[in-house]
Amino acid sequence: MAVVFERPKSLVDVSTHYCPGCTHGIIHRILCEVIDEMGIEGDTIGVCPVGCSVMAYDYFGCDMIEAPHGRAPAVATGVKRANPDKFVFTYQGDGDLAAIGTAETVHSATRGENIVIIFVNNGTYGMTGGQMAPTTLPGQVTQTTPYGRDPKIQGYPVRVCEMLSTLDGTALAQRVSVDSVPHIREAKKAIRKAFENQKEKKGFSIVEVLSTCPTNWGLSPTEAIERLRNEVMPYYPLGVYKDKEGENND
Ligand SMILES: Cc1ncc(C[n+]2csc(CCOP(=O)(O)OP(=O)(O)O)c2C)c(N)n1
Repeated sequence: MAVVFERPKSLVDVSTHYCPGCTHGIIHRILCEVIDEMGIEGDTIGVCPVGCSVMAYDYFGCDMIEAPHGRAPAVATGVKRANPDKFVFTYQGDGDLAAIGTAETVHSATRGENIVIIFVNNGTYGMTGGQMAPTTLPGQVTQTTPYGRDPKIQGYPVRVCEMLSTLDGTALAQRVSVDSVPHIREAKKAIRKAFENQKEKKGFSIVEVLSTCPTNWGLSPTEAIERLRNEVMPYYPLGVYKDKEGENND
């Protein structure tokens, strides 16, 4: 019988703790497919954040390190500089990467650190119960913006890829989504490109993945995908914001 579906070898065969409809599972899977296809599981070191993916070290078969909240790019910097032949990635949420960890994110990009950042943007602090994140949309109701985010009071959302694309150290800044099969394929290609960039020593590569949080958005998994497509993606356009082709930071 033909095998049409297999769990990637670098994705550990356990149940995850994620909520029904959460897109972390899809992102874990495509990341592991890339690791398998490049044959680099034994040479890859991931850095976990604080947030819903805090226990991703239980799911990825490669070596994993746990970073304090927001500090994953700083930890990854040290790991990569000490082990230049290893592939090093971080896996971070929007609270982790764009609030408490803004400095680490921006400055690892300015330094052109040769690391991969997988940035899972679900527009909320998922793990702690759905507070406003830097990427929460204007008008979005959260635990800490019960009348909807008001830019006059809480400021405007951060567009991370656009911001980082202005920095010379950034090799790749691409925003993708996991709302549909074609977009999931595109997301996987972007992750592959980020890892290839690291192999070619091109510097800092970030792939922002627009994702859902059905539990904290108060929606069913299907409604959450529709909101992602109809409200989130128009505010955060998909695309390649920076692609430093052909340059080598070595
Ligand atoms: C130093 C520190 N400050 C605050 C917290 C509480 N905390 C845990 S997870 C989290 C937010 C995570 O949100 P995000 O990065 O968006 O990830 P998600 O849970 O949505 O995947 C916060 C504020 C903490 N653990 N450590």
